[in-house]
Amino acid sequence: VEPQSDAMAEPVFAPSNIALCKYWGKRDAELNLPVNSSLSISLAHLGTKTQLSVAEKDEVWLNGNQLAADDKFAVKVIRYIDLFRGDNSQAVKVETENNIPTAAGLASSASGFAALMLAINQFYGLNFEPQVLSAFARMGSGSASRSLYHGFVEWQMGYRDNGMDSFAMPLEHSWPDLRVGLVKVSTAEKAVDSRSGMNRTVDTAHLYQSWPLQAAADLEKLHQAIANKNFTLLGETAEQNALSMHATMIASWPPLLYWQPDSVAAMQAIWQLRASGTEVYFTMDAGPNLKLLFSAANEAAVKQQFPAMEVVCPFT
Ligand code: 2P0
Repeated sequence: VEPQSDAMAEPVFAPSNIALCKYWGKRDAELNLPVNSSLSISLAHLGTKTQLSVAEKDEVWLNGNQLAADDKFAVKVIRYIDLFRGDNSQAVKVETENNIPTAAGLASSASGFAALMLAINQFYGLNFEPQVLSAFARMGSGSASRSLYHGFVEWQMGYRDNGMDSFAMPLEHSWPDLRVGLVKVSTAEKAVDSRSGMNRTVDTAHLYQSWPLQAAADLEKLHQAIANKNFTLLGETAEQNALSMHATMIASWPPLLYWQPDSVAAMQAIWQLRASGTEVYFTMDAGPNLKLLFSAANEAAVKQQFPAMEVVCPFT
């Protein structure tokens, strides 16, 4: 396909997201087809802005800097664009900017591939349906399927081999009082990326056999919690789901422990806060940082314990 004449229009934006029921494990590594469905909350204005334009030769710019042609990220981006334009089409300049505070230690692949898919859709005038956009974003990075939407989002695992029924959909519920706190423990690049971590867990951890059951049960509870605005059920389910995922990681060989001593200290501080009456829960991904869940009414109390925490309002 060729670029549209008005293709340089506006940069597109996709939010980052945090899973409350995690995606961990693939049944197809080429297509990023998950073993289980997952459910996330998008981080409003935190995410990735991307724009494509016509160029002499392919260029990838990240946060204002041009990347070397053989840079790992640049290669992945261009390969992804090749899926849609074929090999002999017009060269493009890709400009992408993350406003996710690096201090929060959040991954940007979810919002990155969602924004790239939206930019491609606009630039080449593809007019894909939302479900197709989500399924293609998933092929860039699994969690990107969920970053096409704001608010609560569910990625249905799907059952077909071609993956076209494995896409995310927004849930129609809003929860204006809900807050997500980003607590940084370390921003050092992780030793084992999610892709290899998942594969290692699936291949070596017998404990992983229980994960699809845990995820299915948690997904049910989250639906109930969201429909009834039951914060306790939401928080308890998200925290247990994250710890269950980490249990399968730890039970892999070689072991995968994404936690730092400060991660454990933060968990204990959260349990202490809960014991003293402040309702706050945490979730964690493939890294040492914590994401906290609490209500607006408890923001001050949580901030007192975690003064450097960045607070996101997903629904305002
Ligand atoms: C999630 N994570 O649901 C889970 C929880 C990390 C832990 O999705 O291999 O970058 O590109 O499909 O999406 C991070 O994995 O992995 C992730 P790929 P992705 O948010």
